[in-house]
Amino acid sequence: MPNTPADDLNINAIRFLSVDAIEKAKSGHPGLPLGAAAMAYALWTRHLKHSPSNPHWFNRDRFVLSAGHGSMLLYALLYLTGYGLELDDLRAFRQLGSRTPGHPERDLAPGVEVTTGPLGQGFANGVGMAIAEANLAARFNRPGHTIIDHFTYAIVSDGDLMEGVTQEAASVAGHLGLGKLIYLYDDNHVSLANATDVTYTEGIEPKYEALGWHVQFVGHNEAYDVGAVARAIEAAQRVDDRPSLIIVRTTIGYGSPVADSYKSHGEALGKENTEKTKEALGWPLYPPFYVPEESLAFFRGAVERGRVAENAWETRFEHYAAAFPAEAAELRRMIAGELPEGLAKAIPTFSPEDGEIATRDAGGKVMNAVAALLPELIGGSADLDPSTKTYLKGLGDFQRQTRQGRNIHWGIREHAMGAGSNGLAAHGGLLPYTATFLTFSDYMKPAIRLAALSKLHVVCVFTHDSILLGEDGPTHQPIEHLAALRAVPGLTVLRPADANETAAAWLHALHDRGRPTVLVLTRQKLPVLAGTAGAPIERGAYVLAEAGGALDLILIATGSEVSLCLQARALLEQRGIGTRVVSMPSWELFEDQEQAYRDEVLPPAVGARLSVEAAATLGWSRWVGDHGACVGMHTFGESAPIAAVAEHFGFTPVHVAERGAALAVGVAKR
Ligand SMILES: Cc1ncc(C[n+]2csc(CCOP(=O)(O)OP(=O)(O)O)c2C)c(N)n1
Ligand SMILES: [Mg+2]
Repeated sequence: MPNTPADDLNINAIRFLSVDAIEKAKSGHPGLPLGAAAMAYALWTRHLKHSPSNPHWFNRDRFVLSAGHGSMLLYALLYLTGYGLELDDLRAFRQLGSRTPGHPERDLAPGVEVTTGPLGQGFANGVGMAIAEANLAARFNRPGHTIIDHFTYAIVSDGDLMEGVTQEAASVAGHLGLGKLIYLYDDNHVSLANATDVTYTEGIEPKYEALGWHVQFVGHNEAYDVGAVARAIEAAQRVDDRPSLIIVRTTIGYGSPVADSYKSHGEALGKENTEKTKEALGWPLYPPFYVPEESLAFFRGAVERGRVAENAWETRFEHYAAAFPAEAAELRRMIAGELPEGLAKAIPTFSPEDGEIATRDAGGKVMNAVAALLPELIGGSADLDPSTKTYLKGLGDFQRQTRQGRNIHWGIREHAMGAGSNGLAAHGGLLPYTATFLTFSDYMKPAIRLAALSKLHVVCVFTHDSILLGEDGPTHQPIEHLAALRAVPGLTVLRPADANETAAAWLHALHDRGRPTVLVLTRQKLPVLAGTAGAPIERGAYVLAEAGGALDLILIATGSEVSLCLQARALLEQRGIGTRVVSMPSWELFEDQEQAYRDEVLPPAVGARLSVEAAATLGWSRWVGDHGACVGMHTFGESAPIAAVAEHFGFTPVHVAERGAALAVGVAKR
């Protein structure tokens, strides 16, 4: 059945709110909203289960606009369906301080589930959301009590499908058979600079089928037929053992003089073409931001329907809570993101007598000590858990047949692990962790950046954290990675010095809900240091060993170089150089301290400060000051046994002591 006139009117309301907002901003991407409004309309009005008056309703369907450049499509839908985004917000599109920035940002406008714009990330976020749904459903639903039950939808574009992160995420989703994942592909054969015949000619249907997806094709003639798209979504919903891709053969810039051309992708149509488009689609030229009353009334029906659905769910939840009070209380707590009591007590304390232990091993012990108390903790590595020590023992694997498992096997897919874990965190109810080698943080960096930008609670474990991993050599030896991660705003990087600092770092990461935390751990064994148990790790830096007499020199170190500095200190003290060792597991946490505390740890009067970190020295000048110096890395590493690597690059007590002594003498002479 063709569209009703009302359908066409409503679709045009979405289109022209988008066009007018982009026109007013003189900036934006009209091509996608014009081309994809009809399929979005089919999804949002025929299928999407949501409650605009409560965008956080837990059992809502999740919707991701992966092609974030089409943000006005989403903003128009959020306004029309009554999320509390107002016309004035649309008028302020892309302006300073507005709720409608160029690309959708999580939690800025109500109803924006994830921050999208870097193509491919949203695709992979949705996979994480679908994992979250499947996991929570398996663990908390009971016969006759279906509490967790929703779809994850996305609109994805050519650019999304071309990106590398998408290949990984699509492969994971297919392997896991995520049946409640349904993606609408805006197959318009055009991207930013060209038609896609110059870039993208693979067979998408066979490719996704081979990846284990259920694929449907809605051709040119039906792409704007709401019923046809809605039927395809229905068919996708019925396929519960595979994710679904619905390829909709749309026209970018539909109805405009620049339709079917990259010229409609990324700039405002301009006055003349806006008018021509309105004429072509039968829309009044004035006023801008016009929405017919009957359209608005129709869309706003979502508010009441959403309330009804939400109330029905609340009632179901009450019945569930009556039958399964413990499960219900646990789930409520997890949804609220509140940590259970007693975590700190569960975390082990280590003592020097325990012998040497790598911080990766300490991390694994801590995770396993808290995992039983912390049902929200879920995650995995990129095929490295024997090395990263991050497997949650006895808690099962998340697989097709075992959805309750809490170990996710991402395979060798770091990009999908990063972005998928962001999706898990954005879904809510779960606290995801990731794990791989620090050098491969580069493969996760786009997702880490987005986690920080969107304040997602994800814990990223990175082991094999320096050249001191030894034989694997320069490809595996991180150099610039710490500097790069520390440069990300809103990210906490913690490089603990021993097992006790590792335990405290984990505890901090679990409690710091409003941001991602990176834990940087060693492959090699380290001594457990006197003075780290109960040390103020959360302050970012502290005095671990005080100078014997007058304070001549401060050694500032992180991670494995802290114990090295303690050995260097002994040599320096023998030479009469009073040496303090500061352990500085986190720059960011130290920056957050009041000046008085920072001055206590690094007294301004003491200019002789030597940083010791087996990594690029970029940024250390901030802490060592004008008269200080750095022992660090200025080249790539070398493949050799650890002792040889340490010797070669100067990470030995003798070398550090020499550098420290020279610095103390030089500064004293000034
Ligand atoms: C990772 C990434 N690379 C590049 C861009 C810049 N960019 C934005 S949209 C786009 C291409 C869009 O093509 P398509 O996804 O087909 O969207 P359409 O033009 O059909 O709206 C590009 C290259 C981006 N946003 N993210
Ligand atoms: Mg395109």
